[in-house]
Amino acid sequence: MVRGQANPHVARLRKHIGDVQLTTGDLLDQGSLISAVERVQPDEVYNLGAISYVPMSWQQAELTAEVTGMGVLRMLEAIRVVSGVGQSRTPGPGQIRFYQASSSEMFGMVRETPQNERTPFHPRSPYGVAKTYGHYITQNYRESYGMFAVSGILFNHESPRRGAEFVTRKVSLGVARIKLGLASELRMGNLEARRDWGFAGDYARAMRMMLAQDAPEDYVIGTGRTQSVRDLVELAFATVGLNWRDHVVQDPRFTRPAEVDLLCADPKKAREQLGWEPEVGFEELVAMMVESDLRLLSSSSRPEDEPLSPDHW
Ligand code: G4F
Repeated sequence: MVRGQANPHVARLRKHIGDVQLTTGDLLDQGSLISAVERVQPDEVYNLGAISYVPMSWQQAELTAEVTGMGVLRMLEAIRVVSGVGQSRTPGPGQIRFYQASSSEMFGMVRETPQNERTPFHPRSPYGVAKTYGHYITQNYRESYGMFAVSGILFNHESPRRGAEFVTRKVSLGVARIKLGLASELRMGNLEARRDWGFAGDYARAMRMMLAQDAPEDYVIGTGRTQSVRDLVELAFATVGLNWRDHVVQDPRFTRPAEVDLLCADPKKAREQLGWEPEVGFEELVAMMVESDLRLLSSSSRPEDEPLSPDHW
């Protein structure tokens, strides 16, 4: 689903999606979602739509609440209304299955490590708060109406297609620029924060597995390993034979009003019930991203979707 008139992302998307058809709709517009569900008559709906860059959620807190939080309610309502489900009518066997992209940011200031499906939430940003609403409203529609609605609590998942504002891609692009002589330094925020980073392809596989189960349940998806931003930076520079200490500059512009210090998944339930295992490890992921950005920045014909310069983030 795409929104807006002449959305500039569509041309870029086309390169990746083959003959997948796009339809219009907007998470801010209930009617447009009802129309989209009516038009497409989907078997499954995956709601990955969000304002997903955490620092932006402090700058646009209300919009984040509307898109990332209320957008989930609107999508559930669209499915409920089109399916004719209500207090007096429960869904039939061929009902639309709904996946909500929930986030490890909901754990925020973590109460225990590693985090599992029963770990209490303590979100630390307007983004985390909005995602927590999305998680609970998904559970509530499952419990209220018997809908097949699932919340996947995904830890950070990355790939060469990651936006340049997120830390892994910022680092892989920065390393590639420095290696190619296009830049000399990389300005970073908090190097001590720890994340459980995995490969997005593995996580997309998990989403599909969740909707293929007999019963709707929520799952934590992550690798169970945690690394610091410092580890990430050190590894990425080492991949191209450089020492990060010669290039990385800490810049307070990139620190956050409230930080999530440590995330580490306990993916036991996903492993046991879904049979899900991540196939790409952290070292392979970082090498994949750095090599991809070296190729991207070395090619003479730069794509029109060249990532933003690091000054932006
Ligand atoms: O890559 P990040 O911006 O991702 P963050 O905030 O963990 O959120 C991502 O993962 C969530 C799942 O856990 C998603 F829900 C969310 O939508 C998004 O995809 O930052 C990772 C860490 C943070 O602790 C940040 O403070 O890296 C630290 N960091 C240090 N220097 C930096 C920088 N992050 C960015 N973006 N830029 C820096 O210069």
